[in-house]
Amino acid sequence: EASHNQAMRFGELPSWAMALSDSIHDAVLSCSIHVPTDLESCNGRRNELVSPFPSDLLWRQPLFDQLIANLYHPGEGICAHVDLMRFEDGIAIVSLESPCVMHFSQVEAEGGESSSSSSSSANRKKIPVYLNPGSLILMSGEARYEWKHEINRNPGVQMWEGHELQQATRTSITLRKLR
Ligand code: AKG
Repeated sequence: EASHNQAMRFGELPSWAMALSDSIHDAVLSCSIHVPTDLESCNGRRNELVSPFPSDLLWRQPLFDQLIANLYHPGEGICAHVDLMRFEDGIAIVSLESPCVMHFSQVEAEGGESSSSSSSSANRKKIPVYLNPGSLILMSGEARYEWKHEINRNPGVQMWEGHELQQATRTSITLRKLR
């Protein structure tokens, strides 16, 4: 319905989301690479798996058991946040339909810094990440717990390489695992 912009599912995921979860698993495996831990003596004796998702998370069962589908009209986005602690580490977001820029900003230290500090939250650096339709965002560890993510689609804000992005309706699918 036009008035609905969010749907959630907890527990067993619908078959299309299970298929998506399997695709994410396969995509992570296919871009994981083995590198020697000691590049000086790279005789293949000690290899380390470098993966965008830690392997203990990748092989957990189920990989995800909670999903949110968000629908955003042009101009709509999501405020800076860290996902709730009721969700385990290891979060995946699939971004669909409209290109956009997601910004990451570091969480303030406990106790905060004075607002006059040059590194106050207002001055804190935001890291932009461009998302094509079909982009997959994987957040684990520091990225999941110590960085907030947000999408500001106000007119004039969604800039990439000097050009304003043409906004359309955007859908995202967020997959997480309950604690
Ligand atoms: C959330 O639902 O918590 C999100 O961060 C969604 C982000 C997105 O729409 O890409």
